Amino acid sequence: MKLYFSPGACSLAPHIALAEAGLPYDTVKVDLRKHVTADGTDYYTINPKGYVPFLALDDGSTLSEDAVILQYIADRKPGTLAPAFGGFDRYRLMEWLNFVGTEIHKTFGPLWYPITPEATRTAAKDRLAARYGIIEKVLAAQPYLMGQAFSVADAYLYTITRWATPLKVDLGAFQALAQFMARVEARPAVQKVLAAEGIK
Ligand SMILES: N[C@@H](CCC(=O)N[C@@H](CS)C(=O)NCC(=O)O)C(=O)O
Repeated sequence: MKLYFSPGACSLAPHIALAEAGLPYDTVKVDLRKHVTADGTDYYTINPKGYVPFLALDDGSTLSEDAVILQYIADRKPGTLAPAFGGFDRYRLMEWLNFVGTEIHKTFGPLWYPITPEATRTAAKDRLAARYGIIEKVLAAQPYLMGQAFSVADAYLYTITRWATPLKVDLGAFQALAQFMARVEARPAVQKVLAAEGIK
């Protein structure tokens, strides 16, 4: 498997999942400003969507979209990073992946662009505070989104929540979230991936 990534971007989540699963993998760094890979290849010729993460499988097939790539990786090591397909817990995991993807990840989006008007920034930050309020209640009662065990949903939440610091989103009110971030960051696989991406 080959993961196309950019340091600290949302591709960090599947990068963590690959390391947590202990699977063999390669990585290719993508410059998202120029949309070229480290060897100068036009990234659009690899992934027409132009964004990371992107997973190239050994048989030549490919996958995009964080929530899907994360589940694909988890299912390569059953019973570790996701509940089995078919059971209710799997739907709970998908609920979290969708929540992180659509309510957290994409709400941070406009904050990356200098042209975003101040009113839009304020609205995005208010929305994030409301959504993190929901997560805070869950993490005050259990160490991870799914309960006692780390899952790919935690890798995704950790990855996106790291953006709060550079984007000046104040999450100071969320103590359980802060403890969650420290808990995830302390995991050996996460440390290894942060070092590999050069963002430790
Ligand atoms: N729908 C995609 C969105 C991925 C995404 O937003 N990727 C960002 C980095 S976090 C990116 O590569 N942006 C560069 C671009 O869109 O050209 C997913 O869920 O994986």
